[in-house]
Amino acid sequence: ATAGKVIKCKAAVCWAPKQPLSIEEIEVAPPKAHEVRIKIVATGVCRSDDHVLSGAISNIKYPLILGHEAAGIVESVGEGVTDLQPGDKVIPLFAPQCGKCRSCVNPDSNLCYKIDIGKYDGVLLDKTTRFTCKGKPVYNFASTSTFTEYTVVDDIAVVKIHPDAPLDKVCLIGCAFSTGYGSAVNAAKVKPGSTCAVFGLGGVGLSVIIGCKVAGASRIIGIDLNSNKFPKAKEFGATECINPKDYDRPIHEVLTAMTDDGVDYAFEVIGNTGVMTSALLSSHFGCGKTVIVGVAPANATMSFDPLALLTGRVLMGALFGGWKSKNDVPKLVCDYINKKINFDGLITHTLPFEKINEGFELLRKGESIRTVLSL
Ligand code: PAD
Ligand code: ZN
Ligand code: ZN
Repeated sequence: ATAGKVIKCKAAVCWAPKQPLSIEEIEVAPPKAHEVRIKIVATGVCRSDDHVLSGAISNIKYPLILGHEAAGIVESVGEGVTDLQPGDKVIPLFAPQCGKCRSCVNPDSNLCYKIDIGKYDGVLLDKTTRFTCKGKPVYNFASTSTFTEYTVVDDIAVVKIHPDAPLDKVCLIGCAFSTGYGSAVNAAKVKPGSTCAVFGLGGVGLSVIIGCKVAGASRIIGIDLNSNKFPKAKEFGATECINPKDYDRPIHEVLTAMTDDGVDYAFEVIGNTGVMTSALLSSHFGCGKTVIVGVAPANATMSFDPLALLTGRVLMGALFGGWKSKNDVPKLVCDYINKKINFDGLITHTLPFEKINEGFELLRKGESIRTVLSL
């Protein structure tokens, strides 16, 4: 009944950084060719959204609709969309997969040229957006924009999932879980019996721990400034947890002393360039591998003695856990349904969509891992 028509609905609009999101009535235009309009059912609150609200991601256009970790149901599709139809359960993909660009055809890369993260153009592939509010165009975020009852995305940025999938849980496959888990199993390729260090025990860091455990790591050391994060980290598989505040020497010295000269794998899951260097120096000089997962503020730089790499360490990064989103997200959903993977414990809070600002407060205060908003 709504197909082909403009939908008026509620959305959390970000008019400017450093202020609460504002719940507004917006208009969502119908999908054009190769676009899909989705009714969002559940969406998680991720630190990457908060990086925009805090101003850390500053090269972005306002007003915009944030949110990128979600699950929903297709409302209607534009011309030429062949792999989706109304009623399908879907997950929007902040890391799209066009299937044609140099990265998409390379089996070792998942960074499709059509990704908006980093560029932050805030528009669909046709260079416009389907959102308006109070007569003004509203920009997209990360090809997805899920803090709204309805969104429109390009068909390369959404994938159909199993009809039995519980949307209030698998929304985390849209970001936190897949990013962390894949950073361990795809990007680092953690080996059985190895020692891992995970810096930052939020939703993404805990998902790295899940991946390290599944990969058979024998020691998993969690590091966080907030010791309240430790019990949950241990539930997910951390064998020990340390707080840098409890030591008067650099944390990489503590870790190298604990681990016979350094860990096999280190993960930075905070977005702090100083911690990225600590992670690198915590890894073994001859064979350590460090994966950057956290998103650093705009224009931040890392500096370290290149001897750290010359001796044999490897430094790399991974977006969305290295997964090729269209191919791999439906498989991860099936693994969840078949109980091969579980991440329910990441969801510490559920709130109605209208309480979205409370969800961000819980994250900032360090009280939540993931808050899932229901629409
Ligand atoms: P979060 O805020 O829930 O977790 C971060 C954790 O780090 C918190 O528990 C903090 O207490 C802790 N912390 C902060 N500073 C320090 C420090 N100096 N030393 C030790 N611990 C510290 O965030 P999240 O898990 O939602 O996201 C983590 C990062 O990952 C963030 O930068 C986010 O933008 C990024 C991210 N990256 C991708 C990707 O594709 N690479 C996807 C999703 C999120
Ligand atoms: Zn995210
Ligand atoms: Zn591509």
